[in-house]
Amino acid sequence: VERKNLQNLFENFKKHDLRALSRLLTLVENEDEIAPDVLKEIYKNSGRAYRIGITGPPGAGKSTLVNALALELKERKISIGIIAVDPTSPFTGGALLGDRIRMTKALSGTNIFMRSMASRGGGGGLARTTPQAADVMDAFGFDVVIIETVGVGQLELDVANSVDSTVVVLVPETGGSVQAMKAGLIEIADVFVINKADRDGAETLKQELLDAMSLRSATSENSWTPPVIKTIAPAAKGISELAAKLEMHLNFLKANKLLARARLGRLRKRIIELTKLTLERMLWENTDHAAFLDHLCGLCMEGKMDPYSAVELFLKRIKIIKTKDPEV
Ligand SMILES: Nc1nc2c(ncn2[C@@H]2O[C@H](COP(=O)(O)OP(=O)(O)OP(=O)(O)O)[C@@H](O)[C@H]2O)c(=O)[nH]1
Ligand SMILES: [Mg+2]
Repeated sequence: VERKNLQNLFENFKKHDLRALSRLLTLVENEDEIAPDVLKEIYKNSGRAYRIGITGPPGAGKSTLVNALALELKERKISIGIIAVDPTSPFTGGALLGDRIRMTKALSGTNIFMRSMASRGGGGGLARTTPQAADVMDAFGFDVVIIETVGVGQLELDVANSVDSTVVVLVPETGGSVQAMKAGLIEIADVFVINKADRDGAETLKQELLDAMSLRSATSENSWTPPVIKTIAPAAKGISELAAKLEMHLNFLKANKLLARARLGRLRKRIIELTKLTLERMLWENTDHAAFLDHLCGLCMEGKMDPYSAVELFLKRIKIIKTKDPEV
């Protein structure tokens, strides 16, 4: 896509053309040169969607659950965009491809929009551009944007940091709650789902989680205690309860002004992150800067300068933005 075609793409995007949505998502996901133009354009229309993260161990039934939840919300006339983040690891690649096909099949014939993204590097969590992709879906006008990721290690913290509500999906098996605590899932969950409740041990796991939670709420000022819901995703059992609890959580966030506060925090992080990235790019890509950096390094090597003074000189030297400041 060239810049001159972008305007056309935006026109179609505004007319709710799914192909235009797909194209813009691709530009953003690939971190195309014109991705910042896309994100600038769509930003003003974003910030309306309710963002839900669904995370949990591999094979817990997240996709099946997202599927069922999407259909449930659709019944309630709520439009949904889904982002499924797939680990690119060769070990799970095959299973995930099957997963994707299963999901697409289940959703075909509905107007629920689903998009897969590869999580580049790492075994799970978010792709670097997932929050931006969510912005694009948000601006497109979906009421709800769901992000599904495999929760492994620390990576699911990414999810919690970029959505309004986090659903942690566990399955009944021995030590499930202990694992959840170890992985820090107790900290990030707003709603717990025990999926595969058709299997033994669901009630035990539920009790363990409730016990763990009672400890948490005793020390936390946060007055929301994550509910624990048992589901059987393929049979859509427990799904309407899940939808109801999510609605309750959203209302809780709104009533306590937590929604705005969390979004402000995310915005601040995003701006700092982008500033860092921009600076880094300038350092590596601008040959004048690179030459000056080499010069400073030389001085430091010769003992004529220290790295701290070099930073000061360097910051003085680089003209970060050359245009006049806009009024803000
Ligand atoms: N018995 C039972 N099986 C289920 C349930 N939910 C999902 N499954 C099955 O579990 C398998 C994995 O389901 P997925 O929805 O792909 O799980 P996932 O968490 O998305 O998997 P990854 O994305 O690969 O981590 C599938 O074969 C599902 O049919 C359930 O409630 N009960
Ligand atoms: Mg899945």
